[in-house]
This record gives sequence, C-alpha cells and structure tokens, in this order.
Amino acid sequence: MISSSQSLSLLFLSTPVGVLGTGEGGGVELTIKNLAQDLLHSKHQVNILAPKDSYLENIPIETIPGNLQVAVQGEGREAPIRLPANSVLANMCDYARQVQSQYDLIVNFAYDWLPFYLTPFFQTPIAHFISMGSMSEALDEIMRETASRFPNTLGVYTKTQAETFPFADACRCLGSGLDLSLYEFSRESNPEFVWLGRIAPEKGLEDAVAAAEQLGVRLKIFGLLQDQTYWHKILESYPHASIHYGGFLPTHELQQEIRQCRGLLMTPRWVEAFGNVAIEALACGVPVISYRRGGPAEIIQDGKTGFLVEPDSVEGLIKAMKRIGEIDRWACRQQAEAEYSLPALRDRFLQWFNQILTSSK
Ligand code: HBI
Repeated sequence: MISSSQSLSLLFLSTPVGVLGTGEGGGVELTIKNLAQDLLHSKHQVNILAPKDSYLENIPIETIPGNLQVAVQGEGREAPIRLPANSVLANMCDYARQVQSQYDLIVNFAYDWLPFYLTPFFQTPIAHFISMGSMSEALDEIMRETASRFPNTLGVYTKTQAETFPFADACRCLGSGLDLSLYEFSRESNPEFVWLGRIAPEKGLEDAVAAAEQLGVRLKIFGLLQDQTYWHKILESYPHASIHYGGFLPTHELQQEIRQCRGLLMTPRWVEAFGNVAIEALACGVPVISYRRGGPAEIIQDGKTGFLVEPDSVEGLIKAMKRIGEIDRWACRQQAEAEYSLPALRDRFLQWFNQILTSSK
C-alpha cells in the first residue's frame, strides 16, 4: 500500500502535438505544468517526456526527437489512426519503455491511440489523463478497452467531458487548478472584454467579435494564433469591431492584461473538456460569460461568478455582457480559491495515483 505521504516517482508523457511551453499543446500544457510544479514542491519526483525544444522553468524535461503528431481535432471521427515517419509519440513511448523501472507510475497526457494500446506491454502502471471530449471512434474504442482491462486508470477534467464517451462511468473527474499566487485580484475594471485561447475554429472566436462589434465595446484577444485563415476571415467579416490581439503571453503578463477587463467571453463550438481560461479569469476577479457547453457550464455559477448563455447565441452573449456589472468580482476570486487551487488539484491527482498503485499491486 502506497501511503499518500510517500514520495512517488512519476514519468509524464506530454501531448505530442506541440512543443511544451509554446501554447501549441492547448489547455493540457497548463495542467502538465501546474501539476508537475506542485508535485515537485511536494517532494515527489516528476520527469516529463516532451517533443524537442520543450521547456518549462524549474521542471525536468527529457526532450525527445521526432515528428509531431497530427492534432486529432483536425481529423474526422472515422479517421484511421495515423503516425508520421519518425513519430515523436512512438519515440516517447519507446523511451518510456526503456526507463519505466525507475518510476512508480507513468502518467500519459497524450490524447492518442498508441499509449493506450501499449499499456499492457508495460510493467509500470500507466494513468491516462484524457484532455478532450470524444473525438474519434478508434480512440473511443482503445480507451474503452483500456478502461475495462485496467480499471480506474482513466482520468478526465469534468463530468460533462466524461459523458461524451461510452465509458463515462469509468472516468475519474479531476477538475483543474492554478497557482493562484500568480493571479492578482482586481476589484476595478476598464470597459474592455477579453477572449482567451487557441485561435482555431473549435473555439468560436467569431461570435465574441460579433458580439463586441454589435455592442460597440473593445475586445482584447490573447492566445496562440493557430489558424491564420480562420483569423483573417474573422477580420474581414467584422471590419468595424474594435479588437486588439496581444499574442500568446506567459502567465504573469497575461494576468496583468486580463485582470482589468470587465468580463471574459468563452464561445466554445466543441465540448470544452474544462476551460482553464475560465479559472484564470475568475482568479483575477473577472466574471466569465460562456456558452452553456462543456467544462465552463460546470465551472461558472450562473448569475454569481458569470453567466451561462444559450450555445452559439451572439444575442445571448450581448444580453449577458450588458448585465456583467451585476457580478461581484470578489465572488469570482473566492470561487477560484475554494475550488481551483493547486494543492486541491495535486491532492485529487495523488488520490487517483494511489488508487491505481494500490489496485495494481
Ligand atoms: N491531438 N493527436 C492529438 N494528441 C493530443 O495530445 C492532443 C491533440 N489535440 C489537442 C490537444 N492534445 C490539447 O490541445 C488538448 O489540451 C486540447
């Protein structure tokens, strides 16, 4: 029996779609960084396998060469599993195989077929953290098989996300968390709204721009500009919108920008597994207006820390934006502290790890 206070030696497999630290890995990057940082502070050993050029301050990373994996959201549900030549994911799995005996547990953050398929080939147990909702038949199938052969080894952010899978009951909900000391509460705000995230079709940025243009308010935008065509189409479609794109900022700079804003707009087209940007805003005292879809629908306390809006309704966004002054900004910070602190996240993950280690003995 592994006592929860005992130090664990953990090997993280990062997402293979991007270089860790650049935003290419989306929300799961923040989860990996925050979790690794807090586990290291709590005297556990963590090593991360990630693509070449990956870098996170004060966190050990073993960079692995090879070609990045294709993002699953670009493929159809029926798409066959594909690996590029010299696949960084395959190289990461092979490296993990070679060093596995040095670790109590491997934690897979790749939303990919290969690490699930290889689980029975490993002696060291593997915990699979699933960072998105259901995206493909082949992945659903291998995840379901892994869940039945290795009970309790599938973790997700939220219940809504789990419910997109046929094996929802086999998923352990872990939520998310932030280093709240990096986010400064701001009681005051300027009249601007803000949108955060990867600029890509599944994030629905055009709706936030449309709402800002119709309401005649300024919208600040931050995040990785992942899809240039999509971005230029938005600029052409809303020439009168007052928007400012500020790039992908490290946390310190980002929170300085968002803490002054009146509200965060979240416009997910897909079932957002969690929506880390929502708790980043709450941590600064910024209320969140989001479509009632996916993770944000479980995070936002409607009318208390923000507003939940009919999905894909720009009118709904505008109505909520007009009411944003009703929200007490301190209540937003309090919710972040109560539910999304890093120690709370770490404890949830350690309980999950210990459950796996106890049952795998
Ligand atoms: N696609 N194939 C693949 N593998 C991943 O790990 C992956 C992805 N797309 C997006 C993604 N991970 C992360 O941005 C998630 O946090 C959304």
